[in-house]
Amino acid sequence: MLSLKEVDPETWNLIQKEIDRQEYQLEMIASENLVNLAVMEAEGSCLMNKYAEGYPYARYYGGCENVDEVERLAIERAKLLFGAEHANVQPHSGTQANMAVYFAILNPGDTILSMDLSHGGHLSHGSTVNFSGNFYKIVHYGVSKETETIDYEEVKDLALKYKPKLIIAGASAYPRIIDFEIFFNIAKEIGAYLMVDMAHIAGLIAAGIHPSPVPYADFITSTTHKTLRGPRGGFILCKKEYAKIIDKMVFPGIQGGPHMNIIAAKAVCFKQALQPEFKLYQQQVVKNAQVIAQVFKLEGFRIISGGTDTHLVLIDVSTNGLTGAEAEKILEEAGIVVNKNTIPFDPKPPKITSGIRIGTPIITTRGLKEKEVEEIASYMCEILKNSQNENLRKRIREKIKKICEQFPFYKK
Ligand code: DSN
Repeated sequence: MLSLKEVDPETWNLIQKEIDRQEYQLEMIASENLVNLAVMEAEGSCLMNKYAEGYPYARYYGGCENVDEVERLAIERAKLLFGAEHANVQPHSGTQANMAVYFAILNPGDTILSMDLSHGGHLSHGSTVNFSGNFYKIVHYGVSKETETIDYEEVKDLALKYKPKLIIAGASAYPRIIDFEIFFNIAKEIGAYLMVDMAHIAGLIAAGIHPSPVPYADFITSTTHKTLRGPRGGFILCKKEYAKIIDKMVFPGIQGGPHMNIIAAKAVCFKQALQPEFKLYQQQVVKNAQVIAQVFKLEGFRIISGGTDTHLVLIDVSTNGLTGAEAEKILEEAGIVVNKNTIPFDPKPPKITSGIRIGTPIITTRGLKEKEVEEIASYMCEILKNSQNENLRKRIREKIKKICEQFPFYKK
């Protein structure tokens, strides 16, 4: 058994560089997190060698006695964590989880009502550049121009007008609590299915900080790697009555062999999310995001929806004469990594944008609290307000590096 360094020094080197990048920069991308050694051990384990098409105790391969138990653990823990009747932990990603639900209940050409991507929705909720936008008739709701929060009246009006077979609640860049009960009542009124894509806020929901969709949604899809802080992957929760159609659609419908190493890492992630510390972590994630919103507001920036209840803040940088792409670039030069993001009613295209999305899952995993976050947010504002000042970025880069050294992750 030779090590990676011995077998493939080029790849090993790139990984060392990425460890340094993650260690000495502040990654503030809302959809990312840092997994701990336990999750990495499970993900990098010998379980990756095992084919296990099928489900626990009903496989198409021999030798599944250990992976059966691993998948059973992951399923039981997912159900316990979210209080769900059924869980499928095999989807390779959030988009595949969504695809499984669509294929299980819709026919091509059926209507889906979902949130507009440019208002915070997700690519797989019906964007024209995604399979979902090609297979189905898509009607989008968005946020209200005044409050920049979901316009539930519009959701209802569109639902009554277009009678979608499926309504989707859930978003990628929405900083506020989503009222799943309102969605449920609208879906019920027109006899539509309700699917909640909780990928971004799964950790907050698991910790009881964001209301749970479980009492309301027919189907819940998610990833495990965002606020939930697990491996890259997806899962589906649903009512018992849908268990069979969902399982059948995930395998053999749209996937082959499940990735048993990832399923083991999901089991570890769910176990960690069941611990009391996880709630404290998620509370701090939200507090840190609220500090960022507050500092930017005091510095005169326009915060989409005026603030945040979650792990992310969406900021309009156009009032400072910047595009989202420019803001992303200059912040990165100072060691702070965010992503450009469209804001509701954005006149600029997705590769340019008027906004940036800032997330706190990673910095909170590293142990940063209000005091440090306030300092970092002030640096960010300073950089954005002085976008021509390269020296300032260099000076702040050094300060960011020091903060990273004070809150190590890999180099503890
Ligand atoms: N692309 C992810 C995000 O950044 O929100 C969602 O899949």
